Amino acid sequence: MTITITAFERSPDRGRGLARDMRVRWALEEAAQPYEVRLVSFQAMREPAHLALQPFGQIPTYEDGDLALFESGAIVLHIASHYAGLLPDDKNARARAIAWIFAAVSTMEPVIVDRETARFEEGKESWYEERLAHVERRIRKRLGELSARLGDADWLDGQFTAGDLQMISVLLRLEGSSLLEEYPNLCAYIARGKERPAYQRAFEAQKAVFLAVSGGGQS
Ligand SMILES: N[C@@H](CCC(=O)N[C@@H](CS)C(=O)NCC(=O)O)C(=O)O
Repeated sequence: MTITITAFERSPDRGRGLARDMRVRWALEEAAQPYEVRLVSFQAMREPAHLALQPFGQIPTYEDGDLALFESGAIVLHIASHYAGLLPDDKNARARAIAWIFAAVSTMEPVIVDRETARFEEGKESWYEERLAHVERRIRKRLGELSARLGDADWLDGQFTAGDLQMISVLLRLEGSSLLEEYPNLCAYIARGKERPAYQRAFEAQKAVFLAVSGGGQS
């Protein structure tokens, strides 16, 4: 049975590795599981066939035999639970790694995504700069807390886990912003994640989709 995931036919991030199928690709690469990708247009994402898989009309989705899943956190957890390499054997360490997956998607990601939402949807409003200052204050608070917990360690809890994979994927959304530069240990943490061969394979695979639709990156 082949695992099939969905990804943007035309990713708004222009192949920068930010679309959330990247997390799923990365997890599958870490777990050494082959997979196929079904590319979906924005129109197809609103149609019943896709909504049956993803009720919010988004990517990624994950199909394996009679299992269909949505939500990148749940998909990464599923992959990590079924294949070796992404969760520790020790029961308590495993539970803590799962807690970091949740921390990434429910504590870190909302404040980080709020900054993007503000820029796209409210960027032209007269009060945008003031709102942005509040949004960035909330992000700094979370980054400071995460940075304090990580300290000088390589990973959040001993060995690399699916919790790091999900956390780094979320933090990558801030790459290029001055917010991350304030936390050198988080920058180094992200860089360690990106150095992993599995990350690089996933990144190249996702970027290849963008290059194919954009005529080799000329657009
Ligand atoms: N919480 C969901 C978020 C999924 C999500 O926001 N996907 C984006 C792409 S990265 C999307 O499909 N956006 C298009 C849309 O919402 O219309 C997850 O982690 O899977």
